[in-house]
Amino acid sequence: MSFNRRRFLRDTAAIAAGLMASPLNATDALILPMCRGPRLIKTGLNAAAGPQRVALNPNRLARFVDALPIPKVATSSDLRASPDDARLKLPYYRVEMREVTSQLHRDLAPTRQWSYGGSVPGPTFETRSHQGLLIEWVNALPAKHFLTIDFGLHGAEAANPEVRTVAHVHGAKTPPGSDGYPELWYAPGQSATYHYPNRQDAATLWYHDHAMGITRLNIFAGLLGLFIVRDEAEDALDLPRGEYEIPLVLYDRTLDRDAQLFYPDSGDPNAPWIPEVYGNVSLCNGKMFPFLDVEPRAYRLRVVNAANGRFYNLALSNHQAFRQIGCDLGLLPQPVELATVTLFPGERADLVIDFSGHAGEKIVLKNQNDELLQFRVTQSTAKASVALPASLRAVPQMDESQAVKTRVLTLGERDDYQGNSTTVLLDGKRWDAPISEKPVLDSTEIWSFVNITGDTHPVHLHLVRFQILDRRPFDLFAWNAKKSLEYTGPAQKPAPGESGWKDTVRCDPGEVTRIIVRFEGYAGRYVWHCHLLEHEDNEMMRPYEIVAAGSRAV
Ligand SMILES: [Cu+2]
Repeated sequence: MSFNRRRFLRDTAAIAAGLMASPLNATDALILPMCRGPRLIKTGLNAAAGPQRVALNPNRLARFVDALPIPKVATSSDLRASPDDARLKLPYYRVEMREVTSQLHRDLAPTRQWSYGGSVPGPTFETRSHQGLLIEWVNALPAKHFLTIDFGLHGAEAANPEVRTVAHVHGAKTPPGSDGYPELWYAPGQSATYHYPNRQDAATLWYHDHAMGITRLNIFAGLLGLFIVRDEAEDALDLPRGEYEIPLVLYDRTLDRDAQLFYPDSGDPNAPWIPEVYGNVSLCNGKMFPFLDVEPRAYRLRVVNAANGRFYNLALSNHQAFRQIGCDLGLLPQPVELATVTLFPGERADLVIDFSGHAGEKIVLKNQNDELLQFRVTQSTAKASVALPASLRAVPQMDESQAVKTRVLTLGERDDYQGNSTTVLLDGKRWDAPISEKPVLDSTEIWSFVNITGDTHPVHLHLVRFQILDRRPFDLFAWNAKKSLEYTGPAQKPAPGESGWKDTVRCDPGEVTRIIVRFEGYAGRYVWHCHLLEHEDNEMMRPYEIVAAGSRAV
């Protein structure tokens, strides 16, 4: 898999008060990635007002001293009437968003975070296909945000309450009123009860905040958790389950020397937004460098990339291959053996790792050179590894001839005179431009994303599942000169690990990425957006509306 140079530089380069340092350099200096141009990224709650905070150097921390936390399972407190049918009673859950402090590492002071239900990640919803549930998302957060808001961003104007939240279950097929539309935020002291009918296949979903203009801050603060849908088709397969099925939520953060969350800003108090944010350490289920005791047998890992901007390129220290069995929205047609697994923000991978034959060994899950999680394989003589089924679940390939419409949509950005990104746009439009994508309910369309930026964008559509058709390089000069798509190479099929149902697709620069989507489930208003959260918050999000059958698509 190739990544463009700029992306690579952004992920690996660092700037520290004029001092260039590798993210793994043993220094306490501020270590943050560079965006284009000479702009110095400052950090802090208010960089302009106070002394510059210094980042904690995670390389000074002892590794593998904390056990990997497994988020607790959410419990229902009541049964309440279904919005679809009052005679039907659904499990009701109440989840409070509230401030907590918790240790991210044994040797660190507790870190202030914002949680769902008291932990980061929040409680895991264990749900079953076609069994609906109700969740009351209660905003019990403080009135003031502890991260720097950019009041110049759309939806984050100073006239609005500072703290606003609205929960979205990523990957859920949810009625529009329960999807967490970004403008339907509410302030502390308020709540919203959402209905999740779960009329979808087994998959690893995740929930997170989606409030207009501050999503990146709310998720960075900790508002995220898992939502797992199970079904009979998956149960019928002999996959590792129970204690052998491990959820793994990955994200990166930077802390200051007081172990408090450290979100960088531009240094301009009037425009603190920066185009992308990378932390200098990754967390696994909310801990730095944890370990997990495993038996010498097969385990299933449900991996979620919940980072603001970082992509993960996962591998095992002993060069053992993963067997990927699922992607965003469920099982793949068959297991795929992979030495590395790449996940962009928002994407998920279901991986099987077979520790049999490795009793007594320590195997580290890595992201490129960075250590994430140590597996300690016990000596126990548990039963032999699970033989994975040769076929997992049929994924009928959608045919282009089914599509009634093809939309060509650019992924673009506006830069300042120094080449710094100031705004990122879908199809050249801002959030509040009139809705221009109105597919008809139960129709199929092809969406063709033309990436005219120098950056990779993971594009996510709410409500629907889709398949990736292909990616193809094109001539950017021809596009800029006459808006004509002139391809410069052959179309590439999606990688085997992407060959299932997806809801987020990696769109590389200089390429046209095509997806095929059936707009099914509900008519109404949803969003599609880049899942780099800094982009999403600065105009790289658009509403779309599914119109009733019989209407004309726009
Ligand atoms: Cu983007």
